[in-house]
Amino acid sequence: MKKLMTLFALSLLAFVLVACGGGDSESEGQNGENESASESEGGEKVIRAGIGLNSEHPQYKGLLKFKEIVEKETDGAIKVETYHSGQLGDDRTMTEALQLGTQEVTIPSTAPIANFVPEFSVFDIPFLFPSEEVADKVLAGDVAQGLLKKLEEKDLVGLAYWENGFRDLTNSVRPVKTIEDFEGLKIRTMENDLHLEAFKALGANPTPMAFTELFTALQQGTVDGQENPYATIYLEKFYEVQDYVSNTHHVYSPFVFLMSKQFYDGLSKEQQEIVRSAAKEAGKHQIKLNREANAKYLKNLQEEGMEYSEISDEERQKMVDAVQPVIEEFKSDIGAETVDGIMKAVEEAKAE
Ligand code: TK8
Repeated sequence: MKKLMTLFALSLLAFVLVACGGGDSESEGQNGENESASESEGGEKVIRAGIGLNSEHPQYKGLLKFKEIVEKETDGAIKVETYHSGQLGDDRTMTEALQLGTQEVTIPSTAPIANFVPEFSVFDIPFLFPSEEVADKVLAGDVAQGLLKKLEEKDLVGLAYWENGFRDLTNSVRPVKTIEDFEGLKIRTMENDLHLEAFKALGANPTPMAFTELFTALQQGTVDGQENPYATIYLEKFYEVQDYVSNTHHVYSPFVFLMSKQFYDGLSKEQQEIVRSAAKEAGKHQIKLNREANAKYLKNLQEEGMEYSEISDEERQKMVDAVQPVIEEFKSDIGAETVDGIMKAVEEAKAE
């Protein structure tokens, strides 16, 4: 009996030790090693970089380019672990993780960033940018670059603007060709009040929702539709749960390459320069791939059975007119100086 009790106690001890070892809260490196928070056993610094889009998307290809540059330029002194498809959470959760120092990089759209720095809502002004060329010039300008600086007050470092792109509407109720067609559509929007009010002004019934919940919400009919660039609509397979697509092009969404300020401040001056230039270089690569993707995937969406509706200039003007009161309403929330500054930069870029 005594032997049996000893055997039982030893087995129980072994079980407890294994259970504790398996519940290690440290992140798993891509090669399966356990990495401690932003510092590995070998003393390398570790960047845990997470995005919401899947590994097919140009945003992830851009992240892999960032990884390649940083690991090469630092001779492996900084390692980059890449995560996609919301593996580390939704945009807001990952941004908060950067503030806490439990994650080092994420690349959300500017819309959710507005919950941390309200001025970023300026990029959610509908129909602000008439083209990618104007967007490039404005985002490289003083006002947009100055907004990146503001992120530091929120324990975030904005290293570069990347591109999500012009957003287009999909839904499963009806073709949307006119402003009247928006009437009553339950549209998921990003978690941004300006987006929400703009879709109400168009006659829709909008619901803010994290991107990680969107496909299921479309599949279950919780919402009728959503709006994203064609690359996202195609690569996230929204054509499986959406019947109609329209070229509303109602907002141009930048991404911002965000780094935890806690982590950034812990880097040497040389390493800070490396991650900053890598984010910019990888951004150029991502934007090139993104434009190629957005240019070609509308055709793929039609081949997958989606019905495409072209929005005429006349109908688009009606939409521009309908959202003007919302822009006026939000001008003070965003900051008149920022709105006027970006609007001026748009006019100057158009005139070049
Ligand atoms: C992905 C999102 C997405 C955005 C949205 O994490 O939420 O619809 O356009 O790209 O950031």
